[in-house]
Amino acid sequence: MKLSIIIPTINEEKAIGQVIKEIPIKTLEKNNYKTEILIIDGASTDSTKSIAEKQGAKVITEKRKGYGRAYKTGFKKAKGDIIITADGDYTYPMTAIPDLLETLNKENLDFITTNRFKHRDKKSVRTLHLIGNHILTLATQLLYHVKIKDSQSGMWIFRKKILKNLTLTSDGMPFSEEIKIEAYKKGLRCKEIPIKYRTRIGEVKLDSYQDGIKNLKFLITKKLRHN
Ligand SMILES: Nc1nc2c(ncn2[C@@H]2O[C@H](COP(=O)(O)OP(=O)(O)OP(=O)(O)O)[C@@H](O)[C@H]2O)c(=O)[nH]1
Ligand SMILES: [Mg+2]
Repeated sequence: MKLSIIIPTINEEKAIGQVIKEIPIKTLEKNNYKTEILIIDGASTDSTKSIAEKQGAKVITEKRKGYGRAYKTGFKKAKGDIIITADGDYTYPMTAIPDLLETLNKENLDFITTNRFKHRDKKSVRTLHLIGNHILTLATQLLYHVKIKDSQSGMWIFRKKILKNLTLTSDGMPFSEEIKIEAYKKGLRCKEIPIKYRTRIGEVKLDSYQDGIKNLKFLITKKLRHN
């Protein structure tokens, strides 16, 4: 089986090397997975791209802004039967990938999303970000009846073939909740699994308040459009 690990980046030079190094390529090979690592870079001005290339990743530049935009470009380029996503800031545990794949296959799932809140480092999520996260997760549950505990997690493991069934409209941060809503609402076999979550390496780029409001607006607009 082929795996595509997709990581969007903007100026993540302090973390990206460690993120790629942590991917357990040898264990995956032993389990018969051939892995490609795609870095979808939003025109970083630091050494993110050269570090990633040196570590064996394929770097694709996507100058159009946005986290969702980067993923849409990455999904088009991915050759894997299974796609795995993560941030380029060393927050998500790449070591968990073999176990997550085992669950996907053993339980015959289509889409796994992860929950960062059960086993996270104390300082990994800033207070404002944490409050925003809970509000957005509650809005997702109330508006869409999707019973997940972490609507903003950026680590997903899914079969590429499901993408043709998903309507993914967001180019920004709301893409994260949109892909989960779409997977759950389209009746796919989905599961949320707790993972370890670490404190970010490198500068924070999110504006918790502004991005939170934009996400909430997105959830409401998508719901209204749907109705
Ligand atoms: N290509 C691309 N990557 C982006 C863009 N915005 C964010 N990223 C990357 O997407 C990932 C998620 O962004 P983060 O800034 O970590 O967002 P977050 O995880 O909600 O916030 P933190 O708690 O600060 O980590 C990171 O690897 C970013 O470098 C973008 O517009 N284009
Ligand atoms: Mg992050």
